[in-house]
Amino acid sequence: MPHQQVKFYQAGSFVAGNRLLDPDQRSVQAHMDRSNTLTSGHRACQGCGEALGARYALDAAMRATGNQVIAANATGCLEVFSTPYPESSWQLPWIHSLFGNAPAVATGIAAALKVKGRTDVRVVGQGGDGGTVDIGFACLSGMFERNDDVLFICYDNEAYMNTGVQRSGATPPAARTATTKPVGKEPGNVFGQGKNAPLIAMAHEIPYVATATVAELRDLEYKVERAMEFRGARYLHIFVPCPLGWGSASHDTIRIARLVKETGLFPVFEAEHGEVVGVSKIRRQVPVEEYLRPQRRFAHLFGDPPRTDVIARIQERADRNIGRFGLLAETGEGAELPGAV
Ligand SMILES: Cc1ncc(C[n+]2csc(CCOP(=O)(O)OP(=O)(O)O)c2C)c(N)n1
Ligand code: SF4
Ligand SMILES: [Mg+2]
Repeated sequence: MPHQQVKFYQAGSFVAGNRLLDPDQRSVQAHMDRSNTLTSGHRACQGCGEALGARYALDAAMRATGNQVIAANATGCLEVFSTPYPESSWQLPWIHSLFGNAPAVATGIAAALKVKGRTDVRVVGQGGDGGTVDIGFACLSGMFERNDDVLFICYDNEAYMNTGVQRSGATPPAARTATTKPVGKEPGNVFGQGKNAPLIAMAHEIPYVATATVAELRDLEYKVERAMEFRGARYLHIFVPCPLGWGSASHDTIRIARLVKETGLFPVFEAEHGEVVGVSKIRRQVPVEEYLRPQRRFAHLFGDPPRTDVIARIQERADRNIGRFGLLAETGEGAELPGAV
């Protein structure tokens, strides 16, 4: 679906832009008939990026498919806060898998639908970064290499939040978690470990891979809708701040998600069949310090004396992404969102 670019967002929201767009180009959430797949009453913390991302992603998937979606959900915060048995906030067919097998359960559902000839019903698998990047990774890679007809969504809050903020393979260097204490010469999570799930997904050359953040919700909706245009395996990796685990203010969730992109630390892009086809440009690169400071998980970098050496290493990572993905806007005119018309 063509993606209307809105250039004049003042506070980072697209609310004003929505009003000025044709009705059929407004965001899914702007529609009265949105499906509210993750409805009110769930128990996520205030400012939870995962709850926001899941609501937008699933509502967009529902709109793209005429409300024909089945979701398989790994164990993790998203499952626990939404579905304390016998209650549930989900308003779609939804199944709770194990922590490590959501991609396999999603594959099974897709296979059953194929046998039944139900090409109209689409499957979404979803989980946190631990469920996706760590324990579920073998199932996910299998789902990719078989090109199973599933969109898998990873909500990346960069640690195992549900069980008390333990490090995952998506935890960034220097971050303090319950298992990476801010002590010693290399405080927090060490450099040189972890994995880049979107790039690994791309290496499988599956039809569609994209990244998004909860700061650019129209872009997130667009990527879900675009993913639904493909058959076969698709992967969407969404950056979702976690106020509890990161020690950030709940009202800063969107700001932090915007800063991670504007620093270059989290490249926002989309790829088809293993090739990058679009990147969300940065108008002005923000120093990583601005992103790190509002989060207590990085507080040990700003003590007395501050760890400027560690901050410089994080800056190097951001700069590398800027060069690698060509993230800086050349004209300075504005960010180019993937698929913009
Ligand atoms: C085999 C197995 N090991 C450990 C657990 C405990 N467990 C449940 S959720 C979770 C962490 C989830 O982390 P993540 O996938 O990142 O989701 P988040 O809670 O951060 O959204 C763990 C360790 C489990 N349910 N099953
Ligand atoms: S701990 Fe983090 S991911 Fe879990 S509900 Fe709270 S804010 Fe969301
Ligand atoms: Mg997590």
